[in-house]
Amino acid sequence: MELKTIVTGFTGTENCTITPITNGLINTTYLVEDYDADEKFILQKINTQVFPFPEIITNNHILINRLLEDGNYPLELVKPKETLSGNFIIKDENEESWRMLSFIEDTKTFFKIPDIKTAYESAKAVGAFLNTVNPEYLPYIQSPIPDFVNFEKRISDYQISLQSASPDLLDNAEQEIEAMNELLSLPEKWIEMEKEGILPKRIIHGDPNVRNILFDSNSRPLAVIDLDTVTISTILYDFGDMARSYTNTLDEDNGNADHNFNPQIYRTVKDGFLLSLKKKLTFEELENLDYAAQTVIYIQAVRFLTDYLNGSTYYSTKYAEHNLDRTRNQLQLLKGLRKYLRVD
Ligand code: GN1
Repeated sequence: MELKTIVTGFTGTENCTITPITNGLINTTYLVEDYDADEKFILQKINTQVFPFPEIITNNHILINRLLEDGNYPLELVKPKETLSGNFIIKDENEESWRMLSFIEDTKTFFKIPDIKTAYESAKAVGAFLNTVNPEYLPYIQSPIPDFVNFEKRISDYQISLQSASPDLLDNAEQEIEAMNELLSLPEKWIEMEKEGILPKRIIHGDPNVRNILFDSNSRPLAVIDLDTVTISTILYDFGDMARSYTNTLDEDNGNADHNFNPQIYRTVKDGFLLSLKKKLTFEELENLDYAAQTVIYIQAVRFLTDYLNGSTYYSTKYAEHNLDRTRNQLQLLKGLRKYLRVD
């Protein structure tokens, strides 16, 4: 099916332009300019290798938007657009799934946090999002990716990849594997806490990295986007992932740096995150923020390395060693954080 035919299924017009946008590592994204309605939209091909049930992510998105609309949420919402026949997904003849989202005008995104103020405002935005979508009860949110926040499974996938990787890849990644194995016990406490039910179940964003915030021209957050990974888990994951993404002074795939962790941003991210959430979080959650940041960075490094050893099939890559550079970048970030926390 041509892209224009898919757009027509949503908008009813072919009078449009369609331009690719490069942002995430998973879905394929286009900007659609509809000249009949004089409106812009986001068109996305959902990566069904990663999200096997696109309907789940649409249902979750609608539910989350409802919670945000009902709450006192200060930011704007991105809304899934219905097709002309009343669905939210179009399946093409290759069984690819497409969805359309509303477009917020005059925004920009960052690949890394530009300064302390933006770090604070962004963490505050994610904190407000999480506070609003977590009222007293948990609505029916389905997991879009099985075992997404199952760290025991992440470690076992890594160990399997060590067994099955080609000698060449194992050779290239020798140093990274060694560094990874030295910290293999780091996620144990997390896994234990989850098993014992010490950490409350909450709605989490699942991917609150800096690329998933839209900013206005003054770099103030306008919207928290990409709700595909919304699931029920521990909120420590979101804190950890935000800390991971915001404190990185380099692009996530720059593996050549000596140090890339910004401690000032780390403190700021904590302050911003806790602004609306502090009263809601339990003692165990508050006690484990520093631990969570380390563990989520570590697991991200594990994920990049596992994908490298598996032949880079999950994350989109531009060159053979791309995932290895990403792994190195995360390991360096973790080193910086652990040095700052004096746990090394
Ligand atoms: C992916 O979709 P995107 O690029 O925002 C990944 C996240 C990782 C991130 C690392 C569904 O996020 O979990 O933290 O890359 N999303 C999925 O950059 O796996």
